[in-house]
Amino acid sequence: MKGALIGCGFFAQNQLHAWRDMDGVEIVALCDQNDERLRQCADDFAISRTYTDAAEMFAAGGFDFVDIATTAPSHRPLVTLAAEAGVHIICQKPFAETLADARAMVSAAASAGKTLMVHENFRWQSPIQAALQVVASGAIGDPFFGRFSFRSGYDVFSGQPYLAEGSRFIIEDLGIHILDIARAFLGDAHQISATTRRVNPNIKGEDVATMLLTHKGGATSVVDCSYATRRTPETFPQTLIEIDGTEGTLVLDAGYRLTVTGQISQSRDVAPPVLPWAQRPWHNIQESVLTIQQHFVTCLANGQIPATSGADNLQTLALVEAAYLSAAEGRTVSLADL
Ligand code: NAD
Ligand code: 89Y
Repeated sequence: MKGALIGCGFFAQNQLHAWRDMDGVEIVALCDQNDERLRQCADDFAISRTYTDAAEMFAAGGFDFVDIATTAPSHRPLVTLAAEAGVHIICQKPFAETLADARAMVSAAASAGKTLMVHENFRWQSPIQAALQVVASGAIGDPFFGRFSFRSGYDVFSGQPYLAEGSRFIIEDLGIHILDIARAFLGDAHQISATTRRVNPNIKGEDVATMLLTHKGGATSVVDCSYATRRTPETFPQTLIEIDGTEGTLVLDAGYRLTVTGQISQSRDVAPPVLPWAQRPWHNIQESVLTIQQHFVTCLANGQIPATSGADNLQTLALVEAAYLSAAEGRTVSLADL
């Protein structure tokens, strides 16, 4: 399979490393509006076809899928171009700036008969997958409560300076992953209430968010996120989890320890591997990039819909929008009203 990648920035390096590690896939073309970044990436990954204009790259063709690794403002125009060009699509999170844009993108890919997957990789982290398997096995019975917690003081702004500049920050950038994890464990939610706060005076958006979700299956969850939390140990980028079920409890603790208390109790290390091109503490996220890209290729080969398809991601994006609305208006928001 041949692919093209758009957006040769901070995170795309991980995607390009992961593509290089995979059998049967080759990235044959690169695109970035920034010529310097484009050249550097082309040299680092030995990719000869380069473009500063995505429309030109699509017109030249010669690839089966496109991996869009740009920030959100360019997602709708690029996904639309890709659908018109008739290629399969991976698009980074946040999928879109508005729900209306996201719905239009899902519809464009569907009309073209092409697969659209959102690069929503956190649920693909191996510690999260290990915890999901425990719940799916029935070992803790029917889950009725979940806590999904991401609290850190790690400096994400040096690598991603745009995160300090937007009026929205933690829910849109990071909370989106944690809300998606809550959905992966407990199913879709129909209500959310949220509070937000900015602690760091050097950024524009909120860096603390506390959210309460009611899931359609009856479970309740708390999703709490902070980039203003100085703690020991510093757990970036770990999502800490507790799931209480009718037959037992699962806890994913700091340091990637998974403890199950139930009819059979066990505690084990589920730390992710450090891939040859990865660096701590990012290795957890970096491994999930490889896993989600493998999932995309497997789905294409087998004619399956990716777990984090564009259509699926509408539910995660709706939670993000509803959380901001709830925090702004001080009320519980029903997703059906969006
Ligand atoms: P970045 O700003 O470092 O890189 C984006 C690149 O896209 C830039 O080089 C820019 O020139 C290029 N670009 C923008 N619009 C373009 C267009 N229309 N055509 C061609 N090139 C264009 O951003 P980043 O930090 O790499 O983040 C990219 C996306 O990845 C963001 O949406 C971010 O939220 C996401 N991200 C995801 C994860 C994850 O774990 N899934 C982690 C970090 C970042
Ligand atoms: O952009 C974010 C993401 O998706 O994962 C972590 C991050 O890089 C900083 O919050």
